[in-house]
Amino acid sequence: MRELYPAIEPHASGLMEVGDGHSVFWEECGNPQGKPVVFLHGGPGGGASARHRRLFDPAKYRILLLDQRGCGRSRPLASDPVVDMSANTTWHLVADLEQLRTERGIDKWQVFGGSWGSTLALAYAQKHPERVSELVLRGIFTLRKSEITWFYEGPAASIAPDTWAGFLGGLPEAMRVPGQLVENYAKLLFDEDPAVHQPAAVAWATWELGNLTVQPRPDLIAVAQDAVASTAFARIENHYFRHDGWLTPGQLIADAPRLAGIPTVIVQGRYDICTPAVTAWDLHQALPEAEFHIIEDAGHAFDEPGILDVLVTTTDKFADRS
Ligand code: STX
Repeated sequence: MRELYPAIEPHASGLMEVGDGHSVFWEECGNPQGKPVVFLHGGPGGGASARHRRLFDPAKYRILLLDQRGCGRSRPLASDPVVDMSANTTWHLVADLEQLRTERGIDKWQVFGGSWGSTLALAYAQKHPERVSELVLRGIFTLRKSEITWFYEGPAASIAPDTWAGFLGGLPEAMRVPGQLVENYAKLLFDEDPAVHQPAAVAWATWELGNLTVQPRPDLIAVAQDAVASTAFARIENHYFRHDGWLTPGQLIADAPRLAGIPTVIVQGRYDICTPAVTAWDLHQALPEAEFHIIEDAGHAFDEPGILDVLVTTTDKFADRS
């Protein structure tokens, strides 16, 4: 089984002004003359981490990572008491990627995205297919209503009733209305008072990070207890989900044929509770030439052992494509 490459540090980083008062943090690691790849993190609102640098051979790849608007090392944070989300949408993030690509002098890059990162990768690649050399997609999420309903409005409780109780517990009893949970969470998450928005954000993030792996991962549950990071994460996710990601129904599956000719690998865990395999399957039906991997004993997270194995094998395989 392949594992992550050894830890590395960036050789360049910066805050890129993208307009609307937002600055987006980016960093570059690996070989400055190597094959360009951009890593797209999940959530939205999750931020990039030092472990994500290690999915790519640093001798062969020029590795770009960024924290999407409002989270991680980008500014302002969506966790600030008063926040304006109006310039934080899928299409703002797509434009930020184009700005980063051109500012860094990159003509074409590999686009690697897991979970929400796969959503953003599909949106970006369908808008700018000529800029994408390969696509590596893991834990496929396309932000259809059915996908949001599954995980945030009740159905997934059939698999995880214990942790679901914690998600419902983040809302006062009168707001635990099936079909209106995301909407009702918004009222708490966007309250200016940290005593209101922080417990709601921790409950939201604990539900999500508690359902990413087959085996329990106390380290992920611990991350969700960081009230400030979870506020940014939950606010951004909630904002994107209430707006259907500014996508038309089924858009990212319907427009998959625009990706024809881009070598694409889809990696999906069988026991992914957060983004169930049906979405990866639907994408594969729309993109039959893509390489399709179901990992039988894995959940959602990129570092589930079988998933990591295929991801690193894939980036190695693509490293020598010119
Ligand atoms: N959200 C799935 C997703 O992109 C629907 C995601 N869930 N948790 C994460 O990402 C982090 C691991 C980045 C927190």
